[in-house]
Amino acid sequence: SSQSVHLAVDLGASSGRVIAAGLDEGRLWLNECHRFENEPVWIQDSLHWNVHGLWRDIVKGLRVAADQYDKIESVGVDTWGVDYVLLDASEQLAGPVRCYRDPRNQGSLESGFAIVPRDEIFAATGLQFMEINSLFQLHTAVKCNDATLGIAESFLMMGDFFHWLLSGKKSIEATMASTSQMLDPRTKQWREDLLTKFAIPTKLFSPVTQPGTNLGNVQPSVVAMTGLDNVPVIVPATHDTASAIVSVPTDDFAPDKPTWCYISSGTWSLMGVEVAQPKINALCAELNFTNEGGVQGSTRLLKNIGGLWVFQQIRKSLQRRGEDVSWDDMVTQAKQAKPFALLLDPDAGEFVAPHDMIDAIVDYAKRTGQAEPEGNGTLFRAALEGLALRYRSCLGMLESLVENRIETIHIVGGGSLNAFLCQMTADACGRTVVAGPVEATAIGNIAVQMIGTGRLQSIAEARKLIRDSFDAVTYQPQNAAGWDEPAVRFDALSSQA
Ligand code: ADP
Ligand code: LRH
Repeated sequence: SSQSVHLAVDLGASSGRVIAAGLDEGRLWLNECHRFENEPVWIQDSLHWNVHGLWRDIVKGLRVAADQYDKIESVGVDTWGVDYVLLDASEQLAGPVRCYRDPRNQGSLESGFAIVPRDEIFAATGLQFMEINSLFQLHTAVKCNDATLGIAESFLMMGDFFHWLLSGKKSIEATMASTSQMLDPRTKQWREDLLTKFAIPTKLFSPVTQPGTNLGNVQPSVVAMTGLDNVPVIVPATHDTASAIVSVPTDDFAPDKPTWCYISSGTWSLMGVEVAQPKINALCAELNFTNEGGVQGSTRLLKNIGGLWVFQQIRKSLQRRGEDVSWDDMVTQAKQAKPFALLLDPDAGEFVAPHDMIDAIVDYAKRTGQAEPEGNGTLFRAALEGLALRYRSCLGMLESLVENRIETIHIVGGGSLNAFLCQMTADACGRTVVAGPVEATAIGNIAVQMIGTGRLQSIAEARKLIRDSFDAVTYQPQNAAGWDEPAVRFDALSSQA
């Protein structure tokens, strides 16, 4: 077709897609060229990403797009956060690409704090503490004498890695780098002092680049494989969550007194607000909220919540047992199950990387003195109710951090399609929920490419375009009081501030 499009490569922790987007009479339209699974692979006792398979699927998607559209304005990649690749002196992968769920990261916070105290790391980086953060993954590599580090010459985060494969240019994009816990959120520079204390080689890191940067055209090897020619690689907000937040369909910019929050709902739920400046204070440290970098200088003050991961992995467990259920089936059975039969903390340690999620839930029920779940519906319902309960406590923390009442919760991403979860979120939180767009991440990726190529001028203009282009669904709270008693029990059970 003669339409002109931008291409978003969007890699979530559970699936990837290549999406073409164009403008038609003031509206943005999307066309999914290719969608594929993304699943980490167990290699003995460790968990790796199949980056070769991902690259093959990206190439396939780009080929489909090149066949379909005459004019491709630009391409950009966003991915999940915190993970990285190391390249050696011959520009080859220095070792396997580890998944943040790799069990070797267990215990890395404690051993890390023995080297640099928690308060000092927080003051330097403003990030919430999670074993998965790149800083702690690299600390683990040092601790294990991982030979990869000895031969590594450069560090790239996942989006940067695919941009390098596309363009031949190495860059480290700012929003992604802000998830590493190695960057100063005020200066946006690497904290070399911190790296040195952890014996992480500082020579691996090059200066960060801003979203919107043009890396030049796709390189000849990509032209040969895909047929894309003369197509610039424009770096979006490569962190998927940063891209997703660009797509929140609001016209309200009040970064000092936010009245809305977002939940970017996929494998993880990232719940937070957009603010003008990082909040690096004692309350933020106590509540373990993070200050990640957003586009155009904003800060994403948010908390990681263990998301739909448990729900996804229950489905995988059932598939392994020969039972195939769709998301719709799961939601319907959840709705029919008895409320609050099992209270499940999405952030409990046993859910991080179990070989079988249903077994892990049964163990969890035993450990927490609850009845063993009866029937699949109870499992499905518990995974969703646990999220709504976690959102409720997180909302209270957010309001205390921003010292304002949050009126509206925007849910974007795959979870916005789960009407039952959206309604429970409205009920548990006692707030209006606005759900959509579902492909927020890819849309935000495209919007920043459009800003980079001058088709859009600002995030405000992008959000207006997104409001005009995609319908959102509103849920009003119905039964807030019914959540009070389970919320008390849940807070007593749950592990995280
Ligand atoms: P990620 O980017 O982390 O891979 P996504 O944003 O793609 O995640 O969201 C995936 C999740 O969206 C799935 O785990 C599933 O729970 C939910 N989802 C996707 N489609 C539907 C649907 N039709 N109904 C209900 N939930 C859905
Ligand atoms: C969501 C996400 C999140 C990170 C996690 C590793 O996809 O990028 O923001 O913390 O993955």
